[in-house]
Amino acid sequence: PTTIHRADYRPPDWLVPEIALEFDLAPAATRVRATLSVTRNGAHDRPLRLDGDALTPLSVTVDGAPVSWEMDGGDLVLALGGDAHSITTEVELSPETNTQLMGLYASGGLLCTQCEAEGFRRITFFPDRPDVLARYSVRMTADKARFPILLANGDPVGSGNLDDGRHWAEWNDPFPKPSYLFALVAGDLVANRSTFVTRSGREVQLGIWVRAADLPKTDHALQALETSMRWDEQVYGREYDLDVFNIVAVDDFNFGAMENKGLNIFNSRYILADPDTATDYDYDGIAAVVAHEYFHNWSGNRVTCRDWFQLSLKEGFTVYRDQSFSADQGSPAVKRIEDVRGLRAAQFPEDAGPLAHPIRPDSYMEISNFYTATIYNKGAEVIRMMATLLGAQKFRAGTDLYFDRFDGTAATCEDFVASMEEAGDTDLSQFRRWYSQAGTPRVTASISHEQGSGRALLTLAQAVPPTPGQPDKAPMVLPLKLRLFGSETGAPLGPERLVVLSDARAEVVFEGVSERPLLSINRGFSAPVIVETDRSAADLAFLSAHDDDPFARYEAMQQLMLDTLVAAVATGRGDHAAVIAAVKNTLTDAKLDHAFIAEAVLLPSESFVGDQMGVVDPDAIFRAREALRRDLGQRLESEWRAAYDATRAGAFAYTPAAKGDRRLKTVALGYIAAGGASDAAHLAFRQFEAADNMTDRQGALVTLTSGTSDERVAALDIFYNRYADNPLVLDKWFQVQALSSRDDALAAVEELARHKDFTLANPNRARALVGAFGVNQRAFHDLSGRGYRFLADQLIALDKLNPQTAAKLLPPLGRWKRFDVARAALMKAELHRILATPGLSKDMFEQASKSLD
Ligand code: B3K
Ligand code: ZN
Repeated sequence: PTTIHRADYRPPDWLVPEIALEFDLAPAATRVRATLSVTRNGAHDRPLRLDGDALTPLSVTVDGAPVSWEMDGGDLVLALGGDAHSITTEVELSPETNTQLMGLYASGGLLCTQCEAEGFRRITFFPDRPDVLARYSVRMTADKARFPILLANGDPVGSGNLDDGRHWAEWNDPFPKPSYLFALVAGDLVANRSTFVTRSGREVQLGIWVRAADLPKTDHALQALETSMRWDEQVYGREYDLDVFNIVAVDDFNFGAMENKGLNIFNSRYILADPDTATDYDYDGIAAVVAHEYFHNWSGNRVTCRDWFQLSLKEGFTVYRDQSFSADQGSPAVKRIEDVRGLRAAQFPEDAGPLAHPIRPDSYMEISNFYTATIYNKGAEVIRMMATLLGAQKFRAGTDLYFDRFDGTAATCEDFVASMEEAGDTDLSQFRRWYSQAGTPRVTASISHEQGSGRALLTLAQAVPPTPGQPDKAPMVLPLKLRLFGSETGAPLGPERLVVLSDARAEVVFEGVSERPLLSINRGFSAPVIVETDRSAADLAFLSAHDDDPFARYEAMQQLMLDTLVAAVATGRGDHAAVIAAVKNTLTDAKLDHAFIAEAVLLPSESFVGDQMGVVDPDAIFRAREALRRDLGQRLESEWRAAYDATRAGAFAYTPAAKGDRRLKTVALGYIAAGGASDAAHLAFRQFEAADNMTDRQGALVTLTSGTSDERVAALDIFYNRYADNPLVLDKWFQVQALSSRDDALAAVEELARHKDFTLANPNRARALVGAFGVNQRAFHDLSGRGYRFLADQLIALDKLNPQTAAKLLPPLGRWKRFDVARAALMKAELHRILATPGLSKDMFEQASKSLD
C-alpha cells in the first residue's frame, strides 16, 4: 500500500459545483446514474480523475456523447479539452453483499449509506476528497411496499408513485458539501417527530426514524436533539440552516454515528433507550452523540476539512463542544472525571505505543485508521487548552471569527489556530507544537518551603517522550492550574493560579505561605499531561479530603491508589492503610454528591496501573488490585452497606441525583462482594431481580459474573432469555462476560465466540466480545498466548468482511514492547501471522506492520 503525505497536498485539478444523482434502489442490484458538472481548476492540462472503488462503468458520456475512457486502478480517467463539461456515468451496486458497511449497504431490511471518509467512491465515480464541494440533487426510485420511506440530504422537493408498485422521491441540498457528507436511506420506517423553532424564527421539522417496534425508545434522543440545538444557539451562536433534520437508526454501523448534512445516520445503540434496556451510561452516551453529530452541522459541515490530515479540525473541536454540552446538563466535575478516565484508558496508551501520531498526522496509508482517540480526544484537549489560555470571551470571539471567515469552505487546523490568535490577540506560535508533536508530555513538580520568609518555590520541568518518527521533541505550552493548601489547616494559601509552562524548566515563587504547602496541580486536568510529584501518601490523602477542586480531589485519591498499587506490585505486599482511610473519608463525607463519591472510590484500572510500570506484569497487578479491593471491602464493610442502603430506594428517574445513587449503589455492591461477605451474591441477585432499570440490573450482573456463586449462572441465563431478541442488550451479555475477572474468562470468551448469537458481521457484536476481551488485561495476556491467538484469529476472519472494524481492534496486540520477553514474542508471532494472511486489507496491513516496528 502507498503512503499519503500531508506535505503533498495539492488543490483539486477539477471542481464539481453540481451533481445530480439518480438511484434505482434494490438490495441485490442498485443502479446509480450520476451527472457531474465539472470545471477546470486553474491553468493545467491534467485529465479528470474520478475516484472509484470496486465500480465498473456501464456507460460514460461527456456533454451527452458516449466517450471512451480509461481505468487506472479503480479510478476513471477522462482526458478533456475545454474548461467545463457535463459528465454522466452509470454503475450497478450490490448493497446486500456489501459487508464492509462503507458506501451503500443493507442493514435490517433498510438500505443506507456511510461515506466518511472514502465511501462515496464505492457509490459513484467522483473526486472523493473533502475539498471538492458540490450542490447535490438526489432522485430515488424503489419498491413502495418494501421501501415506503426515501430520505436524503437537504430538503424534500417532490415525490410520486409509478405504475409498477414503485415510487420516487427527490431531495435537494442547497449547501455545497463534500462527498463524505452524502447520505440516503430507504426503508420501512416510522418517525418520532417534533418541531424546533430556531432563534431567528425558522421552523425545522425534526424526525428520528426507526422500525415501528422501536418507536417507544426514541424520546430520549429526540429530547437530546432539541436540547443540543438550543445549546448551540446559546453557547456558540450557531443556528440550524435547513427546513428538516432527520436521524435514522441502523443496526449495522462501523462507528457511533455520522453527521451527513440534514440526515444523520446512527448506530442504533446511540438512539434507542428505555429504562428496561439502557443503562445511565447508555442514556448519557446517546445525548452526547446526538449532540456531537448535531454540532458537526457547523464544526464539520458548514466549515469542513481541506484534507483528511485536518480531521481533528472537526473532530477535536466537536468533541470539545459535546463534552461542554454534557457538562452543562449534569455535574461538570463528574463529566470531567469520566472524560479524563477515557483519555487515560484509550489515548495515553496510543500516544505511548507504536501507533502514536500527532493530532494532525503527517502521513497515513488508510485514513480509517486515524479515527483515533488521539484525533478525537487529545484533539479536544488541545481545543480546551486554547479556551483556557484565551478565557471564555476571547475563545468565543475566536470561534465566531472562524465560523464567519471559513463558512462554506474546506479549512485547516492552521485556520482555526490563526482565528484564535487573531480574535484572542494572543501568540500561539509555540502552542502549535500540539499539532505536530505526538506523545504525552511528562511534567515533574516539586515544592520547597521556607518557614521564615513565607516563600515557597515550585520547580517545574517537562519532557515529551520520543514517538515513532519523532526522536527529539521541543517543549510544549502547558497551561497548569495550581493552588496551594496548608498541610495543617487544609485552607487555601492564596488563589488559584494559571501557570503556563513553556520552557523545559521553570520556577514559580509563592509569597506569604504561612504553613507547609501541599501542591494541587493540573486542576481540572488543565493540560493533557502526566504529572509526577514527590507528594507523600499522607499528603495525597489530605488533599483528597481538602482540595476545593473536585477533579483535583479525585486525582489525589487516584494518585494515592496508584502509588499504593505500584508499590504492592513491586514488593508483593501492599500497605493499604492510607487508601482505606482516604476512601472512608470520602465515602462518609455528607457534603459530597453520590456520583462524585462513586467515581472517587473506584480503583484505577489494571491497565492504567500497568501503564505506570516499566514492564507490565498482568498477574501481579491483578493480585495487588484484588487484594486492595478485598481489604477495602472488608475494612469498610459497614460503610459500604450504609452507602448501599442509602441509595437503594426509589423508582427509576433519569435525574443527576438518581443516577448518582444508582452509580454509588453498584460500586458499593462491588466492594461488599470483593470483601467476601457471605450474603454478597444474595444481595446482588436481589438487586438483579428487583431492578426496574438496566443500570441496576447490569450492575448486579457485572458483580455476579466475576464471582463464583450459583446465582451467577442463574442471572446470566435469566438475562439471556429475557433479552434474547434485543441485539443491543445481548451485546451487554457478551461484553460483561468478556470483561469478567474470573480465572476462566479466556476459556469463556473462546466458547462465546462459538455461541449461536455471536457474529462478526455486526460491528457492535464483534466489539462487545472481541473488543472488550482486548482490554481485559489479565485474560488477554494469559501466559499461554491463547488470548493473543484468539484475537488474531478473530481479526483475520473479520478482516475479510469488514477491514475497518477489524483494524480498530488490533492495537492491544501491538503493545508487546511493554511486556516481558515471553509475552512479547507471542504477541509478535501473532502480528506476523496476521501480516502473512493472503488478501490482507490495507487497513490491517498498516496497523499490524506499524505495530511491529
Ligand atoms: N464523522 C464520523 C466518523 C465516521 C468515520 C468512519 N471511518 C463520526 C463522528 O465523529 O461524528
Ligand atoms: Zn465527529
